[in-house]
Amino acid sequence: MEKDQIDQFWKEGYVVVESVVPRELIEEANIVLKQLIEAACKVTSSNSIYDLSDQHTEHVPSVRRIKDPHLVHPVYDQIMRSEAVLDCVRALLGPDLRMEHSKLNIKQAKGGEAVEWHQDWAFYPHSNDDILEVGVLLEDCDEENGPLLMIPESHRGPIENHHHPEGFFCGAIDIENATFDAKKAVSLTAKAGAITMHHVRMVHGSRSNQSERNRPILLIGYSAADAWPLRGISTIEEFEGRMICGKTHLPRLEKVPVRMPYPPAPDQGSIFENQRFVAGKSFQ
Ligand SMILES: O=C(O)CCC(=O)C(=O)O
Repeated sequence: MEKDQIDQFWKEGYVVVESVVPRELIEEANIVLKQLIEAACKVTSSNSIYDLSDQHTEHVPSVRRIKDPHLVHPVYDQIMRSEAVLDCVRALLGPDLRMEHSKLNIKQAKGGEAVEWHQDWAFYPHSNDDILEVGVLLEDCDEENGPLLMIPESHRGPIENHHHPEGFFCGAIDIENATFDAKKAVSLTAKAGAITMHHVRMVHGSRSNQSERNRPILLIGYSAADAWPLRGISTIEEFEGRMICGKTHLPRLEKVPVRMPYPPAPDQGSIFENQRFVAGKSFQ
């Protein structure tokens, strides 16, 4: 990564880096994704691999997300651990990295759903905020197929309210009560093989996809190894098993704004399920 890209990330909260993941890996990732979507016709409701949309039928599979793709097929694990991607992440977070999660959002052609404005930090606050999300573009992404939208510099602003007026977490910001200006949104468009990177406190979202093309993005959360989740860990073995490179650390505590994502949404699940309950939708 160039110095001006590093500077842009810390100033604006996001950056796009072109031509990071080699074409052969992207092609393989797309072949596997096609097979996974075809196989979804045997599945009738969301499970540990598939997040299905309400329109899903056995004849017309409608998959919103592949959950934990790095566990579903080695090609996604390979991308997650590739030196090309890790070099970019290390340039921003340092040498010691843990994987926070992976997911593959498809935003399918002709109706892939919008994602309401939110900050990832609201879902998983940590002891410090040296955490970012990489989006690997598996297909070209332009204004037509629902690119990620970022509110520049919002990572240095407040943590917005992601709770419903009735008090439960809904993982989305009611635009009527937001402190940012949605008109300032910037679209992250680029060719397949590029990566987007955004800070864990960035306000972001995306429109629905009305185009003829899917918009698959492999999203991988990486954290500095000294950022420990405030929601706790399941076991120390699982936690340390998510180390990607470098060495583990004790938690580093920073003065960061936190509101815990509790009580959970009535339909607690993926972001799509959580966000059903937002009081004011931004993207219709
Ligand atoms: O897929 C998208 O457009 C946005 C995804 C996102 O922000 C998320 O899953 O947290």
